[in-house]
Parts: sequence; structure tokens; C-alpha cells
Amino acid sequence: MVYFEKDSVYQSAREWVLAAGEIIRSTIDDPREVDTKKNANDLVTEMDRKVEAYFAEKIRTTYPDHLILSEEGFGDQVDDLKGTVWIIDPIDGTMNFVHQKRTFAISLAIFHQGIGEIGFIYDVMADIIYEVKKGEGAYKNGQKLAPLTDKKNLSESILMLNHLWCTPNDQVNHLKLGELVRTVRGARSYGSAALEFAYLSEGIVDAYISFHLQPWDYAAGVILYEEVGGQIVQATGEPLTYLKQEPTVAGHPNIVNQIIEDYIELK
Ligand code: 2AM
Ligand code: CA
Ligand code: CA
Ligand code: CA
Repeated sequence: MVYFEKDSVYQSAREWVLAAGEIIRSTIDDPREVDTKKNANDLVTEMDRKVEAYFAEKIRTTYPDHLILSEEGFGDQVDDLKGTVWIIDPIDGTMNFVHQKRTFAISLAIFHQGIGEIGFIYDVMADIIYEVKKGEGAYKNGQKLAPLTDKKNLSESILMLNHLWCTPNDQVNHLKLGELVRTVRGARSYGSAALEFAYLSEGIVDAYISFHLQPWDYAAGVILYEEVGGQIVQATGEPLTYLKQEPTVAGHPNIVNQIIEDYIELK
């Protein structure tokens, strides 16, 4: 049995998230080289790598038996969630970071023996930290987030989505997107999956569809959102695996199944 000292791991992680945020904030206006990854709009900067390297160094020094699953290559090969695994996106919303210098987040989750125990989503420029210890409440800057109690209809919901889903793609055979955006009250696209989960957890938006999320995009978000009673599943309705890219539907429990059954046809 691997010993897991939740409170002290939590305190370390929180300290590192805030410190990493300060590194980003203090250099936000510096000139910046932008590289591309899979395509011309898939951006990455030295800061993405620097922040991830910062976490990797801290974790490996302090907790040498923990594993890291992360976006920019400083992590480990992680094939299952045995032991303690840190799932990290150093900058979620790199395009916002580069173009808008706001609305991006550090997303950090800690799993122990397959269970999401700790999550942080840090809106760096707004200095807003969303944090959760499983079973002990979800918080936004120290204020406890209320459970999602009111019943929700799709017709009075705000839906978050990526505009690319109005174009053909290789995962979804048919998304009745026109019908869906007509049914909901409004649609939004913030460009940071982690912040979109944070907004869901605050209850200021009600649903989110995304068909290509990686574990580091959603790991902290799932822990936070489930703590207030939100639901996040694959577009098939199955639970997320945290180990591969997967289509994701999140929302108020009243409406997740309705979106999956009435509006999405997977390939
Ligand atoms: P990133 O900024 O860490 O890459 C933008 O709609 C959201 O989708 C962001 O959370 C972004 O994370 C993520 N994203 C962008 N491109 C992606 C890709 N090719 N695969 C998975 N997630 C992606
Ligand atoms: Ca990226
Ligand atoms: Ca991301
Ligand atoms: Ca990222």
C-alpha cells in the first residue's frame, strides 16, 4: 500500500501552482516565440515547457515515487492510474495566452490509486484559484461552491462548445449542432477547457461538448465539477478513462443524457 499524505501533497501542489502562476504573470508582456505542433493553430511556447518543467522538477524532488502525466513531454509514460499520478496542463488555453494574454489556466490534478483526490484550476491573470479536495468541497478563491441543485432544461441552459464542431470531423458522424444551439439559451466558447470546467462548477454555464480532450484538459475539472454534483462522461455515455484523448460531454446531470441521446451520433 502506497502511503498518500493528502493534506501535505495538497499544500505542496497549491504552493507550486501559485508560484508557477506568478512566473507566468510577471513575464506576460515579454516578447515571445510561438511554435506550432500538429497544425498551424496548435500553438506552444517556451512558457508552456518552462511551467511544466517547473512542476516536474518539484514533484520528482519532493515525491520521487509519484508519476506525472502531462502535455509537453516532461512527464512519464503513464499506462494506468496505480500509485500517485499528477496530471498537469501547464497552460490550458495557449492560444488565449499568446493572443489575448488572459483566459488561460494551470490545470493540475492528483490521482491516488485511480481516484481523483485533488484538483486545481488557476486562472492566472485573474488570480482566481479553483480548488478541490475530493469529499471536502470545491472552492473558488476560498468561497465554497454550491452544489448544482436546481433542475435544468436544455432550453434555459448556456452551452459551451468549440466552433470547429460545425465542420466535418473524424469522430462525430452527425452532431445536430444547428438544432442544439437553437434549443439552448446561448452558446459560448472560451478557449480553455479547464476554465470551462471551472465555469460549469460555478454554475454560470450548464453544459459543455468537446470531442478531443486529453486527460490533462479535464482531470482537475472532473474532480472539481463532480464535487458539486456535475456529470462528465464520454460521448458514448461511458466514464472517462484519463488515459487517452476522448470525446467529452459535461453538464448538469439533468441534461447530459439528453444531449448525448438527441444530438450526437458518433462514428
Ligand atoms: P491547450 O491550450 O492546452 O492546447 C481550446 O478549445 C481548448 O482545447 C484548450 O483547452 C486547448 O488546450 C484544447 N486543445 C487545443 N488543441 C487541442 C488538440 N489538438 N487536442 C486536444 N485539446 C486541444
Ligand atoms: Ca496544447
Ligand atoms: Ca489543454
Ligand atoms: Ca496546454
